[in-house]
Amino acid sequence: MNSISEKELAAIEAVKFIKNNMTIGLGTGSTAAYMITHLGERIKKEGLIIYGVPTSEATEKFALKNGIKILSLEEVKKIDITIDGADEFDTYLQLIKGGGGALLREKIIASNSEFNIIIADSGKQVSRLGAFRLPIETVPFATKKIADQLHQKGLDPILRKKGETVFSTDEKNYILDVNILPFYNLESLNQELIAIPGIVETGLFLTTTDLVLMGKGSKVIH
Ligand code: ABF
Repeated sequence: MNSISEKELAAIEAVKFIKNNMTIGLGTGSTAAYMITHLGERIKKEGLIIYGVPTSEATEKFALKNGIKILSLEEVKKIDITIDGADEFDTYLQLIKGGGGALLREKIIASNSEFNIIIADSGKQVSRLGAFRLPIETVPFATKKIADQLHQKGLDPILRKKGETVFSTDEKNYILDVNILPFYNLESLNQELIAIPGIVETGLFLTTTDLVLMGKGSKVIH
């Protein structure tokens, strides 16, 4: 019997929240891809009209294939629901995102959404954020200097690469992945990072999430 993965269970549960004519923020990553696939099936079966605002170029292509009408952020008055994945989440619904490199657009879309749902498998749940290194998006012009500053702060920055080449985001920025484990106050750490000129955004999503749907075994826990 083929058991459905925890990611797919969470994705199927999230699709239930979507109604005809809604505008949906479309997340990045494999869990969000399951959501888009199942949403595509509903669109086909029920003849729904669904508008999607993608968080990455890859997501846009995949959403088009699934019959979702793509709108750009400036074309929409508001996004009804955004459904996205995460790299880690804690009991306060605080997240680390950006493992896929789309954290800037993901945070922009989340901040323009009425309701934010995170879908994840149980392996993403942590008691304290930080086992996953925090992605920080930086302007290439300043990346080296920022890395030196973050090193001074004990954050142990690593420039993200794809093979031998430096990874660049959809906005053509770079990513420094840092270790935040000794830091307790995530809010003040985030403020401190955002205050550094050349840091565009961090993967700390501390206040954006309304609901986490976590696949666990054969169930989905809200
Ligand atoms: C996006 O997808 C990113 O914020 C996050 O890094 C990644 C999670 O990928 P997956 O769902 O494949 O684990 O949400």
